[in-house]
This record gives sequence, C-alpha cells and structure tokens, in this order.
Amino acid sequence: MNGAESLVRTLVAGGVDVCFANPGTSEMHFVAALDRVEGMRCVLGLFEGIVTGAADGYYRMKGTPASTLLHLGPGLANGLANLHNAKKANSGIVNVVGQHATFHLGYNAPLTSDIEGLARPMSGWVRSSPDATSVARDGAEAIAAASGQPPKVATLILPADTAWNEASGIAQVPAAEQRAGFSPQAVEDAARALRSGEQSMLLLTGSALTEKGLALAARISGKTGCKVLSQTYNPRMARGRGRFFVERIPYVVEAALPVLKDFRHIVLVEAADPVSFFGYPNKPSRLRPEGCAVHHMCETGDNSVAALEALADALGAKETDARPQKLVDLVKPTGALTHASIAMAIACAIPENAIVVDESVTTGRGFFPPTAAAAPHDWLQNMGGSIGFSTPVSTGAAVACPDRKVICMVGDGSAMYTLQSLWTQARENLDVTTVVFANRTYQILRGEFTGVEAGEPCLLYTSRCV
Ligand SMILES: Cc1ncc(C[n+]2csc(CCOP(=O)(O)OP(=O)(O)O)c2C)c(N)n1
Ligand SMILES: [Mg+2]
Repeated sequence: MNGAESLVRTLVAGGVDVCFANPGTSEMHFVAALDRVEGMRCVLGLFEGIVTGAADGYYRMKGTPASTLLHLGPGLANGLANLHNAKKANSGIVNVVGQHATFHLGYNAPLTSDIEGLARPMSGWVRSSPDATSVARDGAEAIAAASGQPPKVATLILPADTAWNEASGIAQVPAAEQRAGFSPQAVEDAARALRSGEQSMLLLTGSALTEKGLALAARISGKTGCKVLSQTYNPRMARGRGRFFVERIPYVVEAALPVLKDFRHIVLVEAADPVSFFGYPNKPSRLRPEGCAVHHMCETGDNSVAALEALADALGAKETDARPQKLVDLVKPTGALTHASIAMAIACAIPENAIVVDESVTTGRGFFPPTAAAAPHDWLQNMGGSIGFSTPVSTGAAVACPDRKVICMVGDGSAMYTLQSLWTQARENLDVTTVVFANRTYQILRGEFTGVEAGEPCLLYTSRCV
C-alpha cells in the first residue's frame, strides 16, 4: 500500500467518505487511490472556491467533515475565500493540499510556494506530511481536528512522494476534542440577569438555533419576557411553521441601534457581542448601548442546548410558557416582482424540509418574516462575508442531504464568483434550485458608498449591464 492509499483508507475508515476535488499532477497518486478504494465519493469542482465552499455546506448539513483535494499553493489560494467563510462558520474540513515531491522542492519550479504560510490564516490545524509512513497518522489527526468541538479547517499538505512511496497501513483516528458541556456558573449568572426585571435579550447562534434550542428559548422568553434575537448571520437556523421565529440583528447600523438601544442585559449563547459589519465614520462599531451588561453564557463549541435547558429549569420556564407567535399569512403573489412579492413567492414555494442557502444580499432583506410561515426548513448564511459562497455551499449541502430540496438564493453579482458550481450540480445530478436576483448591479454598494461618506456612488457600481 502506498502513502496515498493509506490516507484514503484512513479517511474512509474515519468516516470521511466524500472528497471535493480539483487535482493536478502532484495529486495523481491520491486520485488513483480515490479510484481504487471502495467507499469514497469523489466530486469534481471546476474552481477551488467550489471545492472548499462545498466542503463547508457538507459539514453544516451532515455534522461530519468531508475532505478536499487541492493543487499546491495556487489551488489552495483559489479556495481560500470560501475556506475563510467555512472557518467563520465553524465548519470542520479535512483540507488536503498537494505539494511537490520533497526532493523537488529545492528547485523552485513554477508551482513552488509557501503552502503552510498560505494555509495558516484560514485553517485551525496545519501539517505537512514528511514521508509516506506518516501520511495515514497525519490524516487521522486531521480528521480528529476537523471533527472536534469546536471543529477546525484541518489542512494536510501532501508532498507527491509521500503519496507514491510505500506506507505501513492505515491509522486509527484519535479521540476528537468533545463539546465542553457548559458552565453552570454562567447559566446561574444568565438566570440572575433574566430575573432582574430589567430589559434583557438572549442572543443566539450555533446549536442554539436548532429546533430544540429555539423551543427552549421560546419557553424562557415566555416566562421572563426577555427578547430573543439571532446574530445577523448564522451558519444554520431551523425555521418555518412550528419553530420559534427569531429575528436577526439588522445588518444596517442605523437599523440595528434602535433594536438594541433599551437592553440592560444581553445573554450570549454561542453568539458574539454584536458589532457592525464595517467601521463607518461617525458610527459605533459596538452595537449594544452603553451600560448594557454582557453575559457570556455559552462559547462556540459549548453544548448550548443543554445550557438553555439548565437555564429554563433555573427559571422554572415550562413548555406551556412558550407564547404563540403571529406569523404572516402566506398568499401566492400576483403582479409585479417587488422585493415583497419575491419574498412571498419564496415563502409559498419552500417545500417541507428544504435547505435554503441565502446570499440574496439586498433583495433578501425582507425575506425573514414571510419565510417564518413557510414549511419547516433550514436556513444557511454566509459567515465570513466573502461573496461567492452560496452556490458552492448549496452543492455540498445537496451532496450531504440527497433527500432534501436545496434552494440557493443569490444576487447576480455574488453568483458570478462561483458559477461553475452549476456544472458540478448538473454532473452529480443534485437537487438544487438556484434563484438569481438579477438586478444587474452591486446594489448593496450604493448604500455602502453613502454609508462610508464617499460622496455620490461612482460609475463602477451604478452602471447597468445590457
Ligand atoms: C470576495 C468579496 N469581494 C467583494 C465583496 C464586496 N461586495 C459585497 S456585496 C457585493 C456585490 C453584491 O452584489 P449582488 O450579489 O448582485 O447583490 P445586490 O447588492 O445587487 O443585492 C460586493 C462586490 C465581498 N463581500 N467579497
Ligand atoms: Mg445585484
């Protein structure tokens, strides 16, 4: 067995059985091993941003990592923007990057570069395998890093000769770092804040936005009167009829400040202390009001459902305390396409158990209230702000969940970054419906132009294509 085969067999034995790939010469032995070893599905992407974004979408829906296969430094560099988005979403990925054979590295051939240096900022774990007998063990450790809590983008760099030289077999995956549980003192502190009678808010993200976490938040809100909101962007949120509907903190600073201005306590459940997306002249970066106390109940990787359960118990909040919510009546729209009628049309069309990937940018600012009344679904958002995320993430989500309909909602500008996803979706026969909002402009940048006080929007962002 060569090194490549020892790695692929280790991946399959470790539960990593999908590889999103765009390989080249230095990865050919790995490709041959992918072909040879039973149980590994190889999915080709025609640009590395598709590969890394698909691995992000796969993790978000499956909860276990896929692997990638990228071609040296430039292949990795092409995939970095969506690795950045994946890292911000806390998605685990076994990110395999080919490298020149160790004996060839000193010759500075055209594709030579500092792969570790490129990988580090967008990874939580980086290793170059030194030789073929180490590859399986390094792969097993990468799986553990990608599967732990919090999960990591684990970048494993594979010199070509480590793939073709003789290996010594497969390796067992070491125990992954597990969810740390939660801090009972932090729950007690949160309970004190919510009992104080002062205006309080639970701010949720991560696993707090599962159906279970939301139901607990509904009980707590019903019992104490606290407001429940989610971050502006969330990796995955359970939504639709029968689920507790939470609004997001608005993206626009002028809209976010009035929403937050009266709170005296914010209890963070995996969420970050809210900040604006950008810094603007004469606008605050922190969005909470002065004097508002922040209670860090759960960090990323904590078991926030268990913490919310403990909080509900501490407050005596029962299932019957959850209050019914008034949802928008869904009526199939007719007439002109407006933002409101598009929102309603989408809310009417979302089928049961769909996965909605949202990169709708300005068209989608009003999508949340009507879609809260849609059939139950999951809603995925861009966590790193680098556009071109939704079509690859939809691809990976569809590979992870072949029985679920995926709806990709994307602005026309964002769609143009990673349009090659459609080729993979067609080739793999994936059930993805892509809706492109063709306003023929980078509409958001008009508002941002004014927001940063740069004067009148310039031609670059306002000219329409014909
Ligand atoms: C990688 C990257 N490049 C550029 C940007 C800046 N940016 C943010 S939104 C946007 C355009 C979005 O256009 P579109 O998808 O058509 O949505 P619209 O604003 O028209 O609603 C750009 C260029 C970004 N966020 N990420
Ligand atoms: Mg647009």
